[in-house]
Amino acid sequence: MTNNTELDLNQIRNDFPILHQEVKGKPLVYLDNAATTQKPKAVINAVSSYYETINSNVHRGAHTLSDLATRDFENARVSVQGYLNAETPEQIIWTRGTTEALNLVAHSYARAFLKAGDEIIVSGLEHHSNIVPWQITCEVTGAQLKVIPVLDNGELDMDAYGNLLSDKTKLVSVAHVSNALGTINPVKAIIDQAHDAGAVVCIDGAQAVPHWAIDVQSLDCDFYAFSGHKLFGPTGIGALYGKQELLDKMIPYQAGGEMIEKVSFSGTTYNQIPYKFEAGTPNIGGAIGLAAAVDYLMQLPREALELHEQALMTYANQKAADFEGIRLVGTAKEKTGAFSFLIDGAHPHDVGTLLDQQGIAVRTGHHCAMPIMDQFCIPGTVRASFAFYNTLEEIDQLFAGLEKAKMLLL
Ligand code: 7TS
Repeated sequence: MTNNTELDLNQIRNDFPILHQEVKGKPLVYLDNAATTQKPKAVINAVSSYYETINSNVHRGAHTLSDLATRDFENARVSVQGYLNAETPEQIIWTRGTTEALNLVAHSYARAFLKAGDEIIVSGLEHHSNIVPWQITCEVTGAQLKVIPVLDNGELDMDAYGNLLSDKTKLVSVAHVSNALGTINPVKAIIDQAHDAGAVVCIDGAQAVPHWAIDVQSLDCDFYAFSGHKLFGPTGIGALYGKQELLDKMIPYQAGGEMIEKVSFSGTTYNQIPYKFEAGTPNIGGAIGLAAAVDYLMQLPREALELHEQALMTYANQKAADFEGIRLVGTAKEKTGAFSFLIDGAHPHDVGTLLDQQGIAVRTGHHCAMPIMDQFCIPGTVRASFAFYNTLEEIDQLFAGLEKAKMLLL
């Protein structure tokens, strides 16, 4: 099967050195992009160039290198602002990733402003990072957690969502895209309905950002969280977008250097956003690497790549339709990235191990989304997850690998 788009995927794949290697004596087929994406040379070079030429601490302005590091670090914030179409760079807060961004909202907004009797809504298909911070918030504040049910095909039950909303709802936090099932959630409708009920909305964008540029202003979300490493950038860096009026009134997340305006034993005052939430020396090289990822993405033909990714999903579905003994987990109409399945009679881990022996990297298990696995009464799935640099040939290889695994296991 050849690639039928006009894209020069070979050229794009050449930007990613890691893809050109053998694993277990076979050409690597990397289909674990929902766990982490690979990094283009532009990102690797930006990080190493930062350490080779201007490594210094930021915002301490005493010397030239520190000024240069500060400039690139703050320019990186502007790049991310552009990718999310945020109103101002100050609304981009650096975090370690999605998990920390969601914990920041839970700590600095929800714990500070919610009280007993209030309600938080999440969905049944969330990653644990978008469940546990809210459970802790509920324990601390006495608020209650409500869960949007998930239909058998992996779509959210939007009628049930409408019924859950009330004047008690203070916060709704849902994934833009499910990491376990690939479902693209109707976040615009979720946000609008939550706002009608007077609630604030936080979107976990971890699995959406690699597939298209986000527009937080047209979504009108109150918070948007994502991880750099799933956006072709380094690990250990991510960001939280927030609406300014909310960020301004929120309490600091961690305390220490950088987040203060003035410290004295008679009273300490806090810095402005975003620094109020950025205690301690930040991940400067990571932020610069993430900006390089964003800049790299912006010069790619994103629309054509999005179509290509849709073609990968369609092709995987077609191959599955002809494959005996496969059960797809998550068959929502709108999907991207994750293609989850089970092979009848085989444990997902065994399938994963046999694929690995053929150089094919997938993830197996519950994907940190145990509630949705429980709902489907399964311990986990095999998950192939696609990025724009994957090819139709690699999907052929996945299914050839599955045939082999089936022969060995059954
Ligand atoms: N939210 C979603 C939807 C995710 O997919 C993940 C990571 C997170 C939050 C947490 O992101 P982190 O960067 O802070 O760890 N998901 C996965 C995955 O599906 N496989 O490995 C990590």
